[in-house]
Amino acid sequence: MEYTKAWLNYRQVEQIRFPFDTIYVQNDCVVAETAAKELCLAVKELLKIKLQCIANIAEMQTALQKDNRNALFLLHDNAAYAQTKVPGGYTISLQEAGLIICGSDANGLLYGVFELIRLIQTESPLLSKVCHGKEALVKSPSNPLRMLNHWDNMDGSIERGYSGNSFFFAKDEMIVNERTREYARLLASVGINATVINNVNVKQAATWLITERYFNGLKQMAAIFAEYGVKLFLSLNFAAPMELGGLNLCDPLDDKVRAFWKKKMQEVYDAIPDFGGFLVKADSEGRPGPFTYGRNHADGANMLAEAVAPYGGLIIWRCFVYNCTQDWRDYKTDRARAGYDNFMPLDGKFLDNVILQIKNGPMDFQVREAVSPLFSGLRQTNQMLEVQAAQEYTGQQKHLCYLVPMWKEVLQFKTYAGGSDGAAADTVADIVSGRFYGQKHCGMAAVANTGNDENWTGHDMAAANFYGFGRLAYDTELTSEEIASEWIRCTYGSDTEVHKIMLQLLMESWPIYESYTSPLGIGWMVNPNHHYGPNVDGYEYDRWGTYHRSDCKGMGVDRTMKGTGYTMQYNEPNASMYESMETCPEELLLFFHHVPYTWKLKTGKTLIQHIYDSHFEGAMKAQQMLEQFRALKERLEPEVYARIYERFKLQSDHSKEWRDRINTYYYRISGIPDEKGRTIY
Ligand code: GCV
Repeated sequence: MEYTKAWLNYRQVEQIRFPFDTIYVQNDCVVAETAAKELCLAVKELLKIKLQCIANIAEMQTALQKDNRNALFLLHDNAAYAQTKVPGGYTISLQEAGLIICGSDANGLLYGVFELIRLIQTESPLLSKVCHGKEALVKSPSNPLRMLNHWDNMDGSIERGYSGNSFFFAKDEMIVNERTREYARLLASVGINATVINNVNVKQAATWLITERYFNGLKQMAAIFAEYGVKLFLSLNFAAPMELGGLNLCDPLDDKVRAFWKKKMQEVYDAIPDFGGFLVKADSEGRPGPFTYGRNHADGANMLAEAVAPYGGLIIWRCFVYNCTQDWRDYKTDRARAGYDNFMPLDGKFLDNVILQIKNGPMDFQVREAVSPLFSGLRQTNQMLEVQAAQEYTGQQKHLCYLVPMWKEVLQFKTYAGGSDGAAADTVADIVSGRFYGQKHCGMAAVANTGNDENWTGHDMAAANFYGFGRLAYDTELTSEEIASEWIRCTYGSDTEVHKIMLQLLMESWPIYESYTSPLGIGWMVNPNHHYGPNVDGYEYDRWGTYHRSDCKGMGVDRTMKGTGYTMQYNEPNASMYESMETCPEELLLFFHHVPYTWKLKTGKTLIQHIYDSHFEGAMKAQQMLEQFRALKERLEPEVYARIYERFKLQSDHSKEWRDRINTYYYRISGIPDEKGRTIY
């Protein structure tokens, strides 16, 4: 299948003065070789300059002593030129000998090269400053682990995949080909350094990934990823001792089970020595786990962690553990509480090579949720933030929803873990980067939004979420606009009109999607199972713990002390802020409170009027997005224009379905008419 180069689509750039003709590379490892290859390729395609590449270390040493401004040096682990020691960091500076890109390690060098390429692609004014020695660029990644989680199944399907089938698996076999390399390039170009290729729901053939049957394929794939500094991880089946090992239990404290895992890990690491480790979903949505044996999650995670420790492996253990067989009549059990209730008592009990992976919200990747209180609570446990680039609840890559602004809000959320006076730097970003508690194993993961569609992400513009996740995980200080703007320039070139319109579309897309689907933090009004499209009561009388509790007087879930008590899982002053309807941020009002339809919001509007207005305005804006996009007809390649246009058209039509279903439901249940007399059915 054909595929695009996404943001590595190098178009010729006219206006750049690039004074270098030779590169010297410290090619003592495969990643440094990749860095040189990538730079030569980019410069050839972007600037039509053929660089002479000298890969001889002795010659490089000599050249470094000369005054030769036309040379470019690619170095790593060299204290003389690196101004950062953080793994994955780089320094780009002009010296007598020429321009030096020096990585604190080989990955850092590769990221420095991709930074230089990006400066050329975006025709950044910074490029000339750096090339002429007016400025040095020094960058260190904010997060040690910057990871993708693919939910790809061995039959080629992708759970919550909206971009075609898997490019890792088909018919229970692995796929390793040129696209594997192209994928690794995309990852490295935005600083992603780890990937889990299979679904966290590990079933059937996927259980066998840790056996001889797949070692060859995994080895080949790991080798390609290694060229780009990306570590291969797998999801594993906690019940493998039973399904593969013939045991009749998978109790983490059982000696036979522990022996099974030790032997298994030895086999895996013998076959793939630089294998990263495992991601585990246990006791969650029907997956096996330690609860069956009366054990806890620390018992489960530590058993695996011990088995991978001799090889430097990591166990990434998911906190998405809740009761999915709840009775909807039960107003006390609250899915939002579950992560904290299950994992807080275990704080400090996990081994050092275990990381708890926590979804951004306590429910499940809704359009807007409160930030998981686990980030505020856990103090002695490695933590990682999990976001979802796959747009399961945010339009499934049919609707445009640029998610970087949401992720930034999560990262900037102040946990008050360092005290209620707010003096400490204790945002989620501070915690998952390891800055706050000094943790080494931590970072960010995104559920990937890719597939084997030609454009990788179904909606061409959903690639901004893929790109954006990597850039943000590498540098959490970048703004959403900066990231969007880079992505547009790299993907579509320098046309200022394209840039202006696409930037506006991206930046407005999350609030617009929210307004016609799920304002004020209510969430969950989707069709069961596939989660696309409106269905107000789709989950209301079901077992999943996902309710809106609407009645004839009001709507929203009471999570205050009088309700489920969830607000108390936060540190002060957050707990009190959420507890009161007056101080609760309005965008989360219905997440925390059951609110009367007649309640006055800060705008002076009643809740019910806000619901009507939000859905009418949202649908109108979705229509306007389509019209705005039309202006780009002559400016984009016809097939690109046609693909994106078709999505905006669908979004515009479908937003009306959302508007009418939800407004009708609330008009009928409340009996309160729209003040503006618009059509509600
Ligand atoms: C991979 C949600 C999704 C599931 C997903 C699960 C998870 O419930 O709907 O498809 O399973 O989250 O994150 O494990």
